[in-house]
Amino acid sequence: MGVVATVAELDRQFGIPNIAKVVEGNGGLPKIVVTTAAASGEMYLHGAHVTSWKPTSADEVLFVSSKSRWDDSHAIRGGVPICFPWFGDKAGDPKAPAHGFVRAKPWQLEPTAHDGTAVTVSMFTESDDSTKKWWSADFRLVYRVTFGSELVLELMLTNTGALPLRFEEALHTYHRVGDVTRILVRGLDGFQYLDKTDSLREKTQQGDITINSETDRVYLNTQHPLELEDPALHRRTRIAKENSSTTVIWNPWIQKAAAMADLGDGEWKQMICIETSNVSGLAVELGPGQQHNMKATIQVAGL
Ligand code: TA6
Repeated sequence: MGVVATVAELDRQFGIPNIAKVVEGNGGLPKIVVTTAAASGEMYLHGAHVTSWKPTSADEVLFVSSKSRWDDSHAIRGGVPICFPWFGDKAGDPKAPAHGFVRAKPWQLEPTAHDGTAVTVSMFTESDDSTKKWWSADFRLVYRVTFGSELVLELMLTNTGALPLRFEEALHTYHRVGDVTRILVRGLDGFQYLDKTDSLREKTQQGDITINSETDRVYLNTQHPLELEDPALHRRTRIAKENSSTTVIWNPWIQKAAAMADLGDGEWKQMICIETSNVSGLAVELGPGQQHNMKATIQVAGL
């Protein structure tokens, strides 16, 4: 069945007339487009990748690179990539894909729900020959995204095997900002972090976070909400979370950005990644049959 037919078939099965529609997106990759009174949004089946959320009262909240690749072997640059079952490079396996394998994998849709204001899109992926190449565990990963006046991201892992498993996970959210050199991230004052730009040296955050050089940090033991203050866009974004013990903050700054083929010139200034996660020493152990749910809730308001 050709792509076109597949998209039509997916829309027949999972679309909701005038609310949620499966269409062909960039690179011919299927996506679901949500439009309600409360918000609009987009999500690709490729990597179960949210690429847009725009509450009716605000401008686009997520950053997507103008140079992103749109094919089934690369991750989309921007939006919300899902890192799983490892974060960054896989320990002891330099050939393994960075940030795991689900962000460049086709996911499958589950029924779409509409409660009159918000729309919940669900997708899943499971262990198969392609995953076993890199990771022996048996698993089912379900991702529920609710597009409404707030954006709710729920990543639910079930260990479907007979052995315990250990995994890392991150919702690698690219927030669109007016000027990254003027933003503040509030809520991590006094927390320990691992500095990936300084051989993972452990440091203590002093005050709010500002960005004035390459920043790549894993904040430890963080469970509470954070705030992103963006004076250029006159916007405050609140990120709350559940079952997540780490927060990654990333901006490549000038030099790293220039070396990234899939990031447009100067676009490093329009993004900041604030990642709800369980990584590094706070990876999660899961027994056979057990489930783990990580949740992030994003809200925006004027400054
Ligand atoms: O989340 C921060 C980080 O791990 C950085 O080290 C940087 O590599 C970034 O992710 C992007 O990774 P990617 O594999 O998408 O190029």
